[in-house]
Amino acid sequence: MLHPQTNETRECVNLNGLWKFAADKRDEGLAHDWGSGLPDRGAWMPVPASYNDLTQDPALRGHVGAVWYEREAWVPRAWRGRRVVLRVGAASHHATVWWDGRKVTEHQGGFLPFEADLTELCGTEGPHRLVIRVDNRLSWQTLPPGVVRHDGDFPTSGSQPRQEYFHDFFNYAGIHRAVTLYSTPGRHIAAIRAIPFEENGGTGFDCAADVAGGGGKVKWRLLDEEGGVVTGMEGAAGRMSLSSPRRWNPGDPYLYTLEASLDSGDVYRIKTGFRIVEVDGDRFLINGREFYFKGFGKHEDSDFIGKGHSDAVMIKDFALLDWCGANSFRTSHYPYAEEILDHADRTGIVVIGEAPAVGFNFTPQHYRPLFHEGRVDENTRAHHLQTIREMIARDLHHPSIVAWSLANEAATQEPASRDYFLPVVEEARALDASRPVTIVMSAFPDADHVGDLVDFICVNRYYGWYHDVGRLETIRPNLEAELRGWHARYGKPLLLSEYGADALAGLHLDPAEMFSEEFQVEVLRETHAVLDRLPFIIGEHVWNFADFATSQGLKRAGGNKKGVFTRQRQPKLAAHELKKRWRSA
Ligand code: GCB
Repeated sequence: MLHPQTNETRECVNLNGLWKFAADKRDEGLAHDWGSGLPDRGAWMPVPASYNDLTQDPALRGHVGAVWYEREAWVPRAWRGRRVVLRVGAASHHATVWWDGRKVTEHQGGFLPFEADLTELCGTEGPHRLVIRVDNRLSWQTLPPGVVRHDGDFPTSGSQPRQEYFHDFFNYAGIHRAVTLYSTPGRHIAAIRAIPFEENGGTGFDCAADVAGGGGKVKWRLLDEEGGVVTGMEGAAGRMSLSSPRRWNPGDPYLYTLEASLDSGDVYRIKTGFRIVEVDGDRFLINGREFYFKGFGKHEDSDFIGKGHSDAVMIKDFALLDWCGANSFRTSHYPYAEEILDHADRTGIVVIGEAPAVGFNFTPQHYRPLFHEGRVDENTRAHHLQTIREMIARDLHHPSIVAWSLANEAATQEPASRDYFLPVVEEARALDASRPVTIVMSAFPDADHVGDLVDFICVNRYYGWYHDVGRLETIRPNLEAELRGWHARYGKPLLLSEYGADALAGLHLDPAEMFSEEFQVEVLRETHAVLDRLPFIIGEHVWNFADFATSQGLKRAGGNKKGVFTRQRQPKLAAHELKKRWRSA
């Protein structure tokens, strides 16, 4: 799905801002036809943002169910006779959209965009009434999964529904990314794929466009950063040669503009880069050069707006990545806003793109095993596959993305995980043969059932924290033995995709003890001593970039504090430690 763009044939109207808002506390909105208009309760909510932290109402913060947004929209007179589309960047997790009281689309999945074609419904310029219902309930058929429960520990504690989920970040909800109305010509470019190739000395891009609304000849031009045309071709799909391409490299990005135009008038441009990614023996290569991942697992998470996208937060985060010398991050645990990927492309930061398959482990005892009929089963997988299709279609052209992570910490110690993941891995490979795939492991190497399916192994491990609690001296022997175990079993390169410790900013304890800034630094040091010794390690991603919100729990004091930056993006000692290590390398 193409990102909305304004150019000589397309135009956008930005629908961000304040919308009328109602929490559907009695789940009555559908029955009372709120799709035709919300009851007038005078509440307002900004878009994009999570709604949870924006009021003083505890019931809204913990609301389980639907909320409704409404605003007016005008269709410019100049758009008459053109195709008109509504696009929502992301709404968590299930969205239903009404335009002038008519239901126009619905979408499952909180981290990817969806559209509604409104062309037939724009007879007048307006005002049109746009209503979006967003339901945050998670089930075994959603990613991430969850269970809505009505019971509590005691018979009297169960009156309100409670969303149980198995992942470690707060279930923020709302319209999290931009809402845009845009126009295109009737005959238009619906999708573009561009994958760099390098074969028998030839280089260029494999390009393909989907044309909708009737046939039409597609013309392609590739422009360099100065706007000069460097190559081109004709046809809906084909191989566009480009000799001696200027390469997109980590830390040294170069972006071409790929322009597709239809003889009927539509034009669409993407920024893309030429770079080749390979896993070769124990090495991860970008443009034939060994790449070592230095960086973080992150979250889309900040004060007030929760998971809402903010360009300001994004710019600050990239400034901090640069400050400490990080070269990469994983979009743990879901596809991030396209603006973030565009900025990674621009700044030369390397990204592992992750599907929202998280919370596939650590389910309560009464739910075990996880890969089981009625829990994570073929229905979940159908949605997982659909999500991977949407994610790869959206993100294929980003040179910053060098690999796909198809799940985080799945229970791959269960034999049934293999049958579950085989088609998921095959689907990702079929859609994009140009990038390695991985699954992020939490099982131990002897017990795992999927490592042979992927190109490189990612492991999350917390020795000294969750294992051998507080015992820094156990990190070196245990981590080294385990990492060697993975390598012995699969012979594949390995990224330590999570390690770290919670640190309460300002808590200093010497000798270092848990939750102090000193202890967090010691965990990093002990871990790095192991990583520096093992030749098959391709990188280190600390958990986490910044402190982030989680659901309440005995292990979480105001959220997860494993950030090396606070949630307000101030460095803890650990950030200085990483800066020393990564900037000197
Ligand atoms: C993990 C998960 C991550 C958690 C982290 C933790 O292994 O992948 O989502 O936040 O551990 O801090 O427990």
